[in-house]
Amino acid sequence: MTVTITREDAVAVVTVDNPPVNALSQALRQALVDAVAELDADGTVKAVVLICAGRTFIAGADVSEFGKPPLPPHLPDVVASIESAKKPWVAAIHGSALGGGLEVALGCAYRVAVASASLGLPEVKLGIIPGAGGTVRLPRLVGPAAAVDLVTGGNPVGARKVEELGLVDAIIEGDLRAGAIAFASDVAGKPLPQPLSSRAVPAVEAGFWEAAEKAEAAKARREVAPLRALASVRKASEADFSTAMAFERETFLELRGSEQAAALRHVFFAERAAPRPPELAGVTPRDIRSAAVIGGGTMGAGIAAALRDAGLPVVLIERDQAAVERGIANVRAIYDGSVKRGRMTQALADERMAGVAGGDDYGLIADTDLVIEAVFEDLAVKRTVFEMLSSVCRPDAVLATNTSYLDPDAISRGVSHPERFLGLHFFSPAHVMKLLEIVPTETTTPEVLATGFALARLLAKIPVRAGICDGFIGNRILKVTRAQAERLLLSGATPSAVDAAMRAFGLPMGPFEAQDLGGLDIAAFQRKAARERGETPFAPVAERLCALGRFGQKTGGGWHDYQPGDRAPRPSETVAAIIVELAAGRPQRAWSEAEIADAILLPMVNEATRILEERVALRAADIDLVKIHGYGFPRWRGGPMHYAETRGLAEVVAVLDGLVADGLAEPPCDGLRRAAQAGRFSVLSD
Ligand code: 3H9
Repeated sequence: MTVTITREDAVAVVTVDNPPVNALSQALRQALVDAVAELDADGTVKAVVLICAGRTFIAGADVSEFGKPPLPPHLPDVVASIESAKKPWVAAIHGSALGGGLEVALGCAYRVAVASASLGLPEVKLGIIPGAGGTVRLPRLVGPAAAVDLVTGGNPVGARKVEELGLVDAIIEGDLRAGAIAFASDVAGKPLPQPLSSRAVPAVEAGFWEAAEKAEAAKARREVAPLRALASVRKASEADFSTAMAFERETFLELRGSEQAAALRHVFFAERAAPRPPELAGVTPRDIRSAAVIGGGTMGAGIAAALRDAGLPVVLIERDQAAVERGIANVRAIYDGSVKRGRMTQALADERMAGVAGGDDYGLIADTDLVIEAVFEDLAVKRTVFEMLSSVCRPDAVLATNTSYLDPDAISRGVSHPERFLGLHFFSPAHVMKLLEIVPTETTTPEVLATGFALARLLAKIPVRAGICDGFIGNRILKVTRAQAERLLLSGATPSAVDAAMRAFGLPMGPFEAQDLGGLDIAAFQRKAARERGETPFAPVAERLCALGRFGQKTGGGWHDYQPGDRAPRPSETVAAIIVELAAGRPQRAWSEAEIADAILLPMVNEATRILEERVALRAADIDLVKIHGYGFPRWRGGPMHYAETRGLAEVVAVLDGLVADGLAEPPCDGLRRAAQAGRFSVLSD
């Protein structure tokens, strides 16, 4: 870490250089306090520019220090010392001024930024609230309403937008350093502006806080930080500065040590580690500048949109002209939807569509860098596609299958240059869902695997490497979720109770509502394929529902009943009668919400541990990312593996043993018992 001070006439330039993101480590905090003292004492200095080297302005406190006791100087004191400096400090912002970085900028007398910069207080995303005056100074500068949005939402906002709020004093066109020095020379002779700490918070309308609290409580569900952040902004507008600062700090320190914050930090680091797996360090991916998708159904169209959104030109191949037109229409429908929801301008949607070419002639993709197959889940159909691709594509073109439950090794048999083949498992809708399971075959080379990871980065997706097995990581665990949910029904729980318990745990939907939404037919189809392979999938109730044509919302009923035009699930007498019939002779018991959640989640953890043992997943954190980004597992729980570790693996085993004794779960696997002894999953992947 370095902080250097240079002088341009009467302006001192303080440059922070603390790669990668100029996080506020203890050494940097100390250096900033020292810089204030030095420059205050220097009579030749009339103004100060605070600027950062590298990719960004200060991106916040150093999150890796959060597990440890805070060391002085504490950030609130650093900000206070900048705010009380005798010369005006001008924060010169590029990249991101986030969290503690924005708080430092709020301590400065002025803020200038390049137009591409973004500013924000993302602390709630880490399960905490700002801890150095963010909730107290921001409402004094931009008013309580804008402060509430910034603090409770946690999303960074572009410089132009925050300039309108008054958070940025000027946008610098051209060179930031030169522009900021010019700005600083300009203000050097003027009286110092009133520090934010001594300004008043603008008044709000009657009922403002109550309405904000209600809205936030509805949104946050069981996440703690957003409501606590709101309370802190409210305190700032109702109490004096120092009382509000003490309130903010106390809340910050309390939340910093909370389970939710630990879980969100775990996800933060897991997400950042995911694109760069250590086993691919030093491997150079192939260049991907053009892409093609084979198959224009829902999945293919979504993948095409994801590729277009990343700036790649896309060719969509279908088997005949009519299918090409349907495929293109599917992509257009995605962009029309974005325009309708105000997420995209018509001009941008047109530009995205202009980059999609369609055709039924494979010759169109003779020179394409990457081809993703997304046709019907049938081995013979897929093999025919890859036969065509083998003959027309460049030998170094990367060929990928988006299969979700066929064996990529089997699909790849016969592909020419099989080292360039891999599975890329997108989740529907593919242009929205962040997860990408990357599945190497026996023949995939590290270079091609690395290309899968590079593609994920380009598409802004979270990549997770998955080995080949039925369902890869995510769907294999999902099968256990569903089997457990059915076991519960046969032992006394109702579909509504199971759904309610899982929502109470933090999932957006229960397992039965989710199946009703997606359709029961897909899983039925997969079970049929499994039976053909000689397996015996457990889904007695689902089989009966499918036999009755109860495929979910689209048929007016599945696990629940639905009224036309209404997505609200209602208990179904038909389903209840089937359950009674199938449960005959089995022991029945009462289930609490917590017991239901355990009976579903802990067997999922057991299966996930097997997945780790078999090296289908390389790290427990990867499994957490799969469930969070592909299946709605609550982020603030940290994912199933983090949840299990927090709960205590010995307890997890004990609860599972109890379920096994009642015939309600598979026994804990050896890996889980070993991990329980060590208290962590990493013993299985070390
Ligand atoms: C806070 O400030 C609390 C205060 O209110 C209270 C204080 C009292 N700390 O994302 P990238 C690492 S809370 C430590 O790939 P990009 C990251 O792990 C904080 N490390 O880069 C990675 O390491 P590695 C509020 C951090 O260019 C490397 O930097 N701030 C931190 O795509 C590159 O990261 C935030 O929540 C950190 N704060 O995006 C900001 N941030 O190379 C979080 C990053 O070893 N950060 N690292 O794998 C971001 O949003 C992005 O990193 C940013 C750059 C947009 C800045």
